[in-house]
Amino acid sequence: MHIDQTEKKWIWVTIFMTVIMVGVLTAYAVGSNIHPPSGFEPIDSTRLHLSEEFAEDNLGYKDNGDGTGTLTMVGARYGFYPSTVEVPVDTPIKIRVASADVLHGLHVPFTNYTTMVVPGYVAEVNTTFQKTGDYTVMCNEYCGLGHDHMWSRLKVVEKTGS
Ligand SMILES: [Cu+2]
Repeated sequence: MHIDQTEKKWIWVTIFMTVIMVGVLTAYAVGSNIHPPSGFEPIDSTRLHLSEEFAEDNLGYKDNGDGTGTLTMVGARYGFYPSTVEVPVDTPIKIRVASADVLHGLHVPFTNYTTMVVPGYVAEVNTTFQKTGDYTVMCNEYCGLGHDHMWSRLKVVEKTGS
């Protein structure tokens, strides 16, 4: 098979560029300690209300008693539940979210609290809110006709009792 000299040259240029790009991405990911979430936790989205953790009465913020907290939420067309949540400022919080139906995205502007909520899995984010105030929790994955109205409130308040 005959390959033209110019074509051969450009094949090598392409291979060289690919190696450089993969190298840069790998170095950046390793250097910045970026990695995909470790482990995954399956959950039956159709039976969330029967699970202990994601039952309606158990949603919301809980103090773990060791200076940290856990926030449990459910995303369902078209809202996040509970619709208003209060969490303390400067406290490491583990946020656990499950979807009751389709794919949702959970995003709080001006914080690092953002995650995809894939039905069938528990999404977990660890964060510490640095500033008090009212934040909007919104869905950033198109999930249906009511997607535009899918949001809830997050109030970051001063710590109490410590
Ligand atoms: Cu949505």
